[in-house]
Amino acid sequence: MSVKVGIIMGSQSDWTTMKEAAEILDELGVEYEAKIVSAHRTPDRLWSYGKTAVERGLHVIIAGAGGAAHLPGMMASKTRVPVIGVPVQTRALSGVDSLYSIVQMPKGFPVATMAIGAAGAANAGLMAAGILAVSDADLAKRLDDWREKLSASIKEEPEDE
Ligand code: RP5
Repeated sequence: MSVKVGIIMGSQSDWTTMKEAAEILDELGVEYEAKIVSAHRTPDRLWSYGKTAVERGLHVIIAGAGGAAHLPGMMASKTRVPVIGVPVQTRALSGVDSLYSIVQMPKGFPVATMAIGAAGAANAGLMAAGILAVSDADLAKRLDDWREKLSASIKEEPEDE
């Protein structure tokens, strides 16, 4: 069976953040591929990834980029496969630049934009799993269990640290 989740990122330097999505998918037993696809440095790679996404059987694409973060939006304009955008935290502007670049899509080409940085990447993994779980009962059970375990780990009262 083909891989249903594609994790793409603008640079090797984004992997530290995007690994958070990969780790969640690992925990939930969801297969994925991870690729460097830069809107600016490898535009042809972006084009061919978007053009072949449907025929290759991708169901969801997680796209992370920082700064002038055009990758998620350009990918959303090239394929109808749902794109989840992750704004990578930048040094110059703390990722607000990435967030604004990803979240302000024009009507017609949506990107489901997550929070800036590691939490956003982890949530992108969970969002992708949630999308696949709609038509995969086994995965739905694993995701429900994962969520219950997280809830159970939260103490009722705070403690001194
Ligand atoms: C973006 O520029 C990438 O997504 C990355 O977040 C940022 C910096 O890239 P590098 O200069 O570290 O390769 O395209």
